[in-house]
Amino acid sequence: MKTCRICNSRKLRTFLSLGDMPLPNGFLLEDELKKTEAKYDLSVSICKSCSLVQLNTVVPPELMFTNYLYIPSTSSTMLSHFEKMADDLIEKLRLTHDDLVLDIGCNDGTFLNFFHKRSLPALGVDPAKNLIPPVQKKNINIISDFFSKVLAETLILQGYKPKLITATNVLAHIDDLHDFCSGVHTLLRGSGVFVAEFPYLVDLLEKTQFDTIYHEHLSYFSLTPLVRLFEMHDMEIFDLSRIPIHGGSIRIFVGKTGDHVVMPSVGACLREEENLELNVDHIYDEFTARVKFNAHSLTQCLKDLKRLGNRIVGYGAPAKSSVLLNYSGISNELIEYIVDSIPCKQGRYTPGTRIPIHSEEKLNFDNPDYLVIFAWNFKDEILKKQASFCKRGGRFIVPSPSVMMLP
Ligand code: JHZ
Repeated sequence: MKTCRICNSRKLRTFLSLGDMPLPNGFLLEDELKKTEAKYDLSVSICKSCSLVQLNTVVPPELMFTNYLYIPSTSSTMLSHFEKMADDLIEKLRLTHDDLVLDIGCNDGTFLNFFHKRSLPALGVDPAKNLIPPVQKKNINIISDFFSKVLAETLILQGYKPKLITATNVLAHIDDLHDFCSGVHTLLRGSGVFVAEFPYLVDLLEKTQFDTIYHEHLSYFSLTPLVRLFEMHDMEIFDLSRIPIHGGSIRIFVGKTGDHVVMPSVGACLREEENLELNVDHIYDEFTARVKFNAHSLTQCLKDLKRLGNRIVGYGAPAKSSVLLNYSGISNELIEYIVDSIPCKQGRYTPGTRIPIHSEEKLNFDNPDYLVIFAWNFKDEILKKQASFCKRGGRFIVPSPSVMMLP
């Protein structure tokens, strides 16, 4: 990327380079272990003109999203988050049984299913071929494709006119944001609303969540550049809320310009970002220093524990863990194996570091000394689920926002 994907400026300043890394969800099958994995640059810049933070290198999306191993539906936190979100949106936007809900990046249809179960028409769009059957099994229609302006026009010709378009954890994955926004504008019916949720840059910086920086996430959004983006497409952000999911996210409500009353939450958030001086260099340089310190602390902590004869296992193999493990140089020598609740990750190995992944049930008959919670955004759910591990004397290591041991 030589220019900013929102404002096209060339004034980009790289502030963090995590090196060349394998794709974060590129979990390997046993027979792929002999293969050399492709690695791609993982470094980030800030646009000095509009403050968008973006990756310097864009990996072709087909390599990451046509066979997608991540599904959120094995987490009870995610299930209740999506159910509440669906109920909140139905109430806030006064959706009726005639109002079509379109979910872009619908994954296995978990979120849409909450609308479907409440008798609202639902349609999903997702490029992952492996996720078609689970969506269809829920009796929800799915278009197996990347969302684009061209797809929006095709959907209109097919008679689709959604009242609500949603995209949870999708916007950060989009390279051509202008084409995407233009597609949303084309497709929105009347006073229809686009609702997007994504990890918030302010949380990322304040909590040093550097492991959420990976090839799938092309942009790291604050509100300021997004306001500009939607303005360029005759749309405006008219409301927002900060939410705790995924370590701190933001939910924005977008409509065609002038169609909705703009709530004070928008101005308040913009003012807060201005006060935080999100375009000033030292914020990013200090973040980079903390990243180096945290990665080093984790490796040192695991090495020390290992030297004392402890057995260490990982909990959760999120995409984040791939970044943390590769950047910190943590491999099978320190972490024996990782347990993960997503069936299609089990039996595979972590990209680059090749740590085997098993089901969580393995912990019913194995008793390591330490569990490193790589899925730190689900810490509370995991601590609750593994209360018996603590009772047996086990301890947890939480790597974010800084290395911490529990209890
Ligand atoms: P989780 C995903 O990132 C992918 P990841 C995506 N790119 C995105 O934008 C972000 O979310 C926001 C496991 N687990 O959600 C399941 C257990 O094993 O943090 C998952 O593999 N037991 C779309 O991949 C992983 O942890 C449990 O009890 O970084 C969590 O992955 C729980 C709760 C989870 O996302």
